[in-house]
Amino acid sequence: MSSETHLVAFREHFGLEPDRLVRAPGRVNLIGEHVDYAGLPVFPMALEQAVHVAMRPRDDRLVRAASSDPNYPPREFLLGSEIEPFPDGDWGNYLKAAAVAAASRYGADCGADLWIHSEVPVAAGLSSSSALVDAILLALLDISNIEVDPLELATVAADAEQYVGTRGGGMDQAISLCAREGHAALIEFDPLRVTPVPIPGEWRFVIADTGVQVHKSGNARETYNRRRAAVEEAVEQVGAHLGLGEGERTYVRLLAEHEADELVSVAEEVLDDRLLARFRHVVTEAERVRLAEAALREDDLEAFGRLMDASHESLRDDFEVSGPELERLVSLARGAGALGARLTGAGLGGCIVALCAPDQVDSVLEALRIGYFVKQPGGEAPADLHRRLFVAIPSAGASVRRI
Ligand code: NG1
Repeated sequence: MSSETHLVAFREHFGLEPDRLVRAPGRVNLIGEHVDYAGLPVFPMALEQAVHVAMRPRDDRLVRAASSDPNYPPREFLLGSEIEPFPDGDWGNYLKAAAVAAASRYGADCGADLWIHSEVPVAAGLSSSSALVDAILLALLDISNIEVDPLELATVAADAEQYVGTRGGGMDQAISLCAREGHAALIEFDPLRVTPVPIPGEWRFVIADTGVQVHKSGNARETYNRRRAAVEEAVEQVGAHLGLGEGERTYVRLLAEHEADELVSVAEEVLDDRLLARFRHVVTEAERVRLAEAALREDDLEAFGRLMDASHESLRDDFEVSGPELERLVSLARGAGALGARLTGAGLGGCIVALCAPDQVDSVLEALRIGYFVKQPGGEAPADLHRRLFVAIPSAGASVRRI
């Protein structure tokens, strides 16, 4: 959708002219899954697909928001540092999450009319929710003439999103706010650091969406929070066994002092099977992120692909967040010559990402189209196929533009 269309839609809805536009991109995580909330590095890139918000300040504290997607009916509320949530699972809570942070952290006090259009597939593991929170946060700050460094804002936005009840990590907000065009980014936490790494011109990341939606403020919240609790419980037990005091039992500390396989051997003595599996995923994934960064810098497609495959196996077997549709897409992509393929995002549904050399892209896209999206021989692919199957373009982070 062009910016002109946003302006027209805003005018039609609110009967006024918008005066600025925000763009906040979704992201695909290349590797480093379910480790951000353990404080460990992750390696995503921002997508071209973004949340766009056309807006205009108001002279009161009302926030009125409408969306181009009829599944998300208009919402309004008063801006303030404490805002009563809408009922559980309501999309408006993402707006309120941003509003509470803008008001309580930065004193934003100017209401706004907001018209939202998202190109990021919803609940598909491409971070549509964080892109929305980031976009609204930027919008409300800009409207109150408050400028904040993107790195600082990323930490604030990650805390803000906890308002919806999912105990997410900080990856999505960091990449959406701080990405550089043509680059992936190594993101480290406590304190947050974002290191852009250029993506070599020959690398192609194909994304395919199962269509199984994973609503982290709804159906998937408990599973996600349970995984995080297990990850935290495991490091407590292993850390205590290794003689670390309370407050020292972190994955970062353990991995600074031990190799992943040593830690797994220790964990085998201490943890029950379920916690052991979750712990093994986290520490081996941390090692894969380190190796993947080196592989990208060395332009070693094959090595990166093997690490993606290993990440997927670990997420499926130890973290138990794959599913039949994700397995089908991963196996089709690999069968058609992808160098690596894995589920991306929280899992349980959502998308896969597959790494290809340029001459494999067409056959991988075709295998996915025929094998997954066209339901029967001679059948038609769904009309929204271009949104569910595409080659990712590494894009820049969020921005505000005056009209
Ligand atoms: P998705 O489901 O891709 O939006 C979630 C978390 C991330 C991270 C990944 C798993 C939120 C906002 N995002 O991402 O922080 O933990 O799962 O690696 O909760």
